[in-house]
Amino acid sequence: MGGNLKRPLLLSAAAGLGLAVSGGAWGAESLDDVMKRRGLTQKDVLAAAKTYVPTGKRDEFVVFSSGGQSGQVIVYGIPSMRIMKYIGVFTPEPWQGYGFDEESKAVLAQGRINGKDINYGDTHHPAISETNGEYDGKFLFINDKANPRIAVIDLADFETKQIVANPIMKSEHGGTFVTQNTEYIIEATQYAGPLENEYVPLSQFNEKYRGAVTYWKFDKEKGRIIPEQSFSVELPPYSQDLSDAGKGPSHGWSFTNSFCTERYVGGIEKGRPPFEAGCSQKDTDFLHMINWQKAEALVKAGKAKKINGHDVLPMDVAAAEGVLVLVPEPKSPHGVDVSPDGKFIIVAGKLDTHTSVYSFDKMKALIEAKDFAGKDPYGIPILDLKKSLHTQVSVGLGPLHTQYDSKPCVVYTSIYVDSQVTKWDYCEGKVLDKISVHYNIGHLMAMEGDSTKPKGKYLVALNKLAIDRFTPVGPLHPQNHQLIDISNDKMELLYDMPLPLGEPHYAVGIAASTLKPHIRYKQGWDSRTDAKSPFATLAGREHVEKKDGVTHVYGTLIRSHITPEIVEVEEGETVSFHFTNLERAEDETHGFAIRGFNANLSVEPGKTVSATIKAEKPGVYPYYCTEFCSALHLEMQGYLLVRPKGMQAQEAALKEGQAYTEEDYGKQIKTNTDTQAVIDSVVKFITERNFKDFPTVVSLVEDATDQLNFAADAKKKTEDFSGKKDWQNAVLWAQQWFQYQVKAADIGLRAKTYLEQNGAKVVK
Ligand code: RUQ
Ligand code: CUA
Repeated sequence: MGGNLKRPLLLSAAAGLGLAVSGGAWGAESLDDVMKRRGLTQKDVLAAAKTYVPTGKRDEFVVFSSGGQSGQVIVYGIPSMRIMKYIGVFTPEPWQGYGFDEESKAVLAQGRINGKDINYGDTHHPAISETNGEYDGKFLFINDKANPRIAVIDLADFETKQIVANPIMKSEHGGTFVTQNTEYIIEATQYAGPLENEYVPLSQFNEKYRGAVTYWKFDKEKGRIIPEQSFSVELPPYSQDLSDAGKGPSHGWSFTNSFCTERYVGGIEKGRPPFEAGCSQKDTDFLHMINWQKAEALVKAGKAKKINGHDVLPMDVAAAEGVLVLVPEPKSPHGVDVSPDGKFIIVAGKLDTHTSVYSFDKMKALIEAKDFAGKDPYGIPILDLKKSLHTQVSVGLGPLHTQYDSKPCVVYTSIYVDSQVTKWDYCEGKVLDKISVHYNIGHLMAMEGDSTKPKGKYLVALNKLAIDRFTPVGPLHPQNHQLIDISNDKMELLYDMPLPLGEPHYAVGIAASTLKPHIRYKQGWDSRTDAKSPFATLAGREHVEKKDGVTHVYGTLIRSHITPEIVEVEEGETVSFHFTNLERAEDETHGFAIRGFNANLSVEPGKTVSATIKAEKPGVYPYYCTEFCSALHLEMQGYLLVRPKGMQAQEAALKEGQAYTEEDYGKQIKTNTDTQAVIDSVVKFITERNFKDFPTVVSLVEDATDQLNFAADAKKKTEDFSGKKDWQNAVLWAQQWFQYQVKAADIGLRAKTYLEQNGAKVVK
């Protein structure tokens, strides 16, 4: 009846609003209607169609964007621009328990400087690990400009595994860039400083301040940087900027540009012109070409000196051995980007309108012939600019960074001052197209656009300012990532995405199909060391143990209870909770939060994590699961009781408010029996079909079997108690048995639906 009444009412309301109601499908608007109502043009609708990812479908590419000053990494999809994750890297991130559990605190502690916790980072350049110059989707690296550090993120679980602090740099920028087989991760200084950790007056800038490039050795098997096998090449005190690694014919070399080769030291407060004036006098700065393979051999041959325990190849050795060569580059260069075939290096000058395309072949020939145009004040040979160039192209005012298309010779350069992207041909040296973007583009990023096999299709403009683009949210604005379609001759702007987490400098986009993250951990896994946790606990083996003055709680989590549910300690005890998530079901993460201790865990299926707290004050501290994991999630709770020092320990009196009878037992058993009938019918449906051909279903069946095993355990306990006519415990266990049945049925039904929707066949 309600339906009959509602319909005419709604219809008249729609008519009153001037909405066209097309005949037949009542209430459904046509595309034209929507365009009219929302004021959309044909172009808008086309852009929407190009970015819309329907429910149930996934993005073609995954982007890892620097999270700027947030010290995190932002993960989003292309073309939808939907954000999927923030990865805690240099900064604690409570959702992931990062910096709140002991295992991840140990990762953050690796990034300490002078013994101090540094709980932020200025992340700039993410890089994906490469095999033969192609993205292999295994690891992600990112730098911290402010506190020269590099982090390693494993793309098997999107977790930060390692942070290394640079032993000699006082500032950096040109990281991270990987060599073509991820032999090394490159990190270059920005602002020069003494390589030793000591005070050196600025009057000794020329003599004692230095730049450097560090080559961090990466072990792909272990997924970790090996600091002892890493080394640096000492450089003059020019402000080194971005870097890139050679590929193919230029593999073995790396390229780092610089600004302020004037070596100006500032001093505005002393009446001297500021850095910005003193650092832009010269017409050219230097591109540093470094033969890292040769440097590696020299370091192995003992030619390095130890600074702060780290191997540094001295600049004079590097220059004399042909490891280090300089090439002039026009005014305040910024980006340096090696072509997919490794033959060209494109450099853009912020105060120039040109991009310069260097020919690696030409430069190599000059180096081999020792055809140098001169030497810098430190005796480093300099190549002639003209002789090194392939071409120069006028692309617009303030070119910064260049990305490569899948189409040969086609590149895109971000034009900062003009707020444009210029598409041009670097082989023939001509501009092909220009598109205006919103204010002040910095980096830009094409799909796999810095690998040997760029994928083209989409480009993202990472704009520094959003200004009036989005609904105002106060003086601090988000940044604006703009999606551009580059699959045709003309570039087309598709989408604006506000990115509200620091200033994202650079991003890398990879084909989603290359990523193969885990669904669950091996049982009892320490995800930060990638090894079985010493605190892993099996179902039924939960216990409390005092060791070396610490009360260790070996607990487990599974829908919908925390074991143990009551922990009683004495005032002053240190308590270390270790929780293992016993689930194997996809996405069944449990959390652990407790009042007043700044401890907060995320425990994904299989994971073991720890929270160590000091029970300083007597009192009652409830704890609970923070993820809405099931219908009885709110019941996933417990108490930490801290009794005053010296008070007699006593068992918490466990007395429930409800007493059960034999009749209650009968009712509960009926419910369980009916539920079992449903489960049996679902099991029959699945097993009669070729479910083994569907990995998703196989996994679901494993999960359901898991739950049914727990159900069987609870059933046994139920029957034991009913045999003793202990109706209270019999009913409580029958309810628990029912809980497991419900979970099994839920998983089973998901499997059944999947089989129905994916055309499974009857096999018996
Ligand atoms: S930067 S906007 Cu890569 Cu740090 Cu150029
Ligand atoms: Cu586990 Cu909520």
